Amino acid sequence: MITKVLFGTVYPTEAVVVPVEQTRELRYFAAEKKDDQLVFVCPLDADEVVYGLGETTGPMNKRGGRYISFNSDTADHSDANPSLYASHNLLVLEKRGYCVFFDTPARAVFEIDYRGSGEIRVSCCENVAVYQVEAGTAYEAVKEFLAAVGPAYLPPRWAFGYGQSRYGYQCEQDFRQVVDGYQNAGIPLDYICMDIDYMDGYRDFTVDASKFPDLKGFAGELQDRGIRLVPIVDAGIKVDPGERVYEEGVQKGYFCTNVQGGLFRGGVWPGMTHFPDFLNPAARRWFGLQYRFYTDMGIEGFWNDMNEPALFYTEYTKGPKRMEQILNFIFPRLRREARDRGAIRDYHYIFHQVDGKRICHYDVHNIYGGNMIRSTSEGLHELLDHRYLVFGRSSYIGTGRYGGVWTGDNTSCWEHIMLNLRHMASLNMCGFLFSGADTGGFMGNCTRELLLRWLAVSAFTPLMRNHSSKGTRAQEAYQFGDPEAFRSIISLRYRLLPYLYSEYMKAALRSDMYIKPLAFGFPEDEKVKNIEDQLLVGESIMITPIVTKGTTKRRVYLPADMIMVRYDGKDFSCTPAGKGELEIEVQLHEVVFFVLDGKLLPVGPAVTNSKDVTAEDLRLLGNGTTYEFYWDDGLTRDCTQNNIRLLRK
Ligand code: MIG
Repeated sequence: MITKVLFGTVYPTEAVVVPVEQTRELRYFAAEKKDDQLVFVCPLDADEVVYGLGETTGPMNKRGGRYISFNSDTADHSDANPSLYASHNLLVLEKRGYCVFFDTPARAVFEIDYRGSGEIRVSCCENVAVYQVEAGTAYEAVKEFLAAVGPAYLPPRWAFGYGQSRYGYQCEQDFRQVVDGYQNAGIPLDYICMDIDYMDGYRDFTVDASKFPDLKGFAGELQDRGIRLVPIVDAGIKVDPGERVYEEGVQKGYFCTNVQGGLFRGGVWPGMTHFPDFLNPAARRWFGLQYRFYTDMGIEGFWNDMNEPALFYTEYTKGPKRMEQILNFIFPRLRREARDRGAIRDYHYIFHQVDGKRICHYDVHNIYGGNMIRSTSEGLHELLDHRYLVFGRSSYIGTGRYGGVWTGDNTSCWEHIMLNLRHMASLNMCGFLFSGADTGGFMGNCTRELLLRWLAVSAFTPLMRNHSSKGTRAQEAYQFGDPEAFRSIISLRYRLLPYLYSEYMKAALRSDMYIKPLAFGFPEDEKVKNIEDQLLVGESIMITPIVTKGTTKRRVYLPADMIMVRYDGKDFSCTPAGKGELEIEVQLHEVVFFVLDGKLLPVGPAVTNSKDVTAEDLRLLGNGTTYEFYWDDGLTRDCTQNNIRLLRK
């Protein structure tokens, strides 16, 4: 059962969407007041595993770490960094079948047996709603939590195809080259992302006509070849007198304000920008409807960036020291936070208007980005009569109802394949089903081996997108010589697509997770609780990817009898595997995974585009007898369990 305990005046973050009974008692945590903060303390047993926190650094089992919920634009994804782009304040105490969500839009610090203290310590502001669920198992508790958070976002089927992206693609010719590169190599592709260079001076809702003289025509030309364009939209609107979106936002009072009551100005890509007040429902709707600019051109997929919001500089941090001293005097809290990094000080100088009240951005910082994704999604919902693709960078629990997330600026390194796996499990616990990492790594130079192994992981994540930064080695799958191995791994994705899509849709409709840690499937097995390099994908598959360099072998733990499936680019071969430990060998062009005992896995024929994936010609791997198969036209909003039918072996 889910209950809540309220402390202080709680800000309505809208993370939880069902009525929840209020109680006075926290099940396992004691609350103490310390200065103007509340500290929640829970002693842990020596062997207890703590999952949760969604998109954070560090292992899936959070024990030993310190994490700060404070949405940050940061490319340091090492364990040394306590904050990434999102705040997902959920902890799962696995053994107790208990999960707890600290619902506050303000900064919060999570110490999980930090430095061996033997306890969880959560410090946050005095205004917080604490939601708790207790059930038979951790998995049951999380499912009940997901039901309270509301149904997950439903992307169109083409969004489950493979996408290519790169910061640096400039003009039509660059995009044509990518399509040619993939199609000549016979490697499947569904969409290409447009990064900020498509815009006119980095202004949202504009196109640089010298690079794209007829974007509508160009989008149509690519769509005839089966490829969709997915442009980026950033949070800030350029301060640009005379420009329509800017003028409208100013005139209607839809931008955030500053200390003096004027409009806040922050330096981002376009130069000085105003930040739309995404906490104001009218501003949210106004921004969302601007997407008509793209939908009129037949464009129906978007990614939202810089929505922490990212801030390069401000007049305060750049301007005279005296201004900063005055502001520090007005806001004594700044002195305490002075140790914090980067833009944090600036966030004290931004204000929102919520229900007629002026609210300091710092106090609600963590829900800003998610409300941009919500604005985008609700706008597209109004503009279109079918499903669309939206994913963004900064989010809060609840954002998973509106769109997906990608995990930001990772690096082309082996550790970040592991981080990708951990994120998938943790994000799913927090209701972010449609998620994925920059496959191959954003920063740094990717190698052939790294990209192949990474693709073999992304082949199972809902968002499968290869993205890299300007100035790094070309990372498209056809840029590494002999394309055969890439064709093999990416075609596996398309052969699994009927299953992956079906599992995603069922999970979303049933408030379930799409990717789970092994402990959620095998709660009785102590050995699986700290396994982070194997995951359950849907009800039938366990993945066991190779995540280290220079090897074709790894050890795998099977908590139960399973069937080993090897895909070599041509066919699937199935071998029964007993439970226990096993060494597998996987060549670079292969993927090895397992089908659970008593389950079925539908696989389709090899195709090069999601529009050719059908419910016909499915083969059923595995030793189960029936499979619940969800299928629809891939675009309809009429997604219900009526679309499920039983496949029998
Ligand atoms: O300041 O738009 O995470 O994916 O390519 C960097 C350029 C801005 C950060 C995103 C990245 C994107 C890049 N953006």
